[in-house]
Amino acid sequence: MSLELPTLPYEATALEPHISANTLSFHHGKHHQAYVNNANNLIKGTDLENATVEQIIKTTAGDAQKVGLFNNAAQVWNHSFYWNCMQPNGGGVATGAIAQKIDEDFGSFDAFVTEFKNAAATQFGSGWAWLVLDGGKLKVVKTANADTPLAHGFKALLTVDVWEHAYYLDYQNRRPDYVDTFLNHLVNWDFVNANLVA
Ligand code: MN3
Repeated sequence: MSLELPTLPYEATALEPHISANTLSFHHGKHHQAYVNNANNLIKGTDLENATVEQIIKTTAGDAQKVGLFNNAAQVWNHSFYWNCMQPNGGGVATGAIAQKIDEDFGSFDAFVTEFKNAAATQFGSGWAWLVLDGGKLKVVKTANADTPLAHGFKALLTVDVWEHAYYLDYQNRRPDYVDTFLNHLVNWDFVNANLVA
């Protein structure tokens, strides 16, 4: 059983005008698909051939001989997670249990937003900004390139992809504008809440 590209949880046009169908189609159909293909080629005929993507990530994390497989498998997982972090008419102030938890652990929703935007803006080059659970406490972290919270014992709750391919067609070099838009118009807080109790 090989890894498969998940279908997007919405139409390619669903996040317009914030993320164009052009960006979403390339990002999902070309970039995400390439990570799936690369990972499948690398596990073919090995003892990881029937492993889940989570098992592949945990098995290869930190293994210098398996950096290529780790990178591609982590990108498969990160992107599948990222699609679900967004929805049409999303974003704005957190709702549900995560809202209270954010107030408790960051002091206020605004304090969380400031920290999340800062992590996304200061990730040098390609990577991801995340809201994670670290031993029951919320934390904002950033990861470089393909690196993922799964490899560090954190539970991922929310992520924004800050690789240029995620925003360059729509925002060019204006990464902070893309992250603002993500927070104001796209975040799927129901998904974040589901992750919190999963
Ligand atoms: Mn990406």
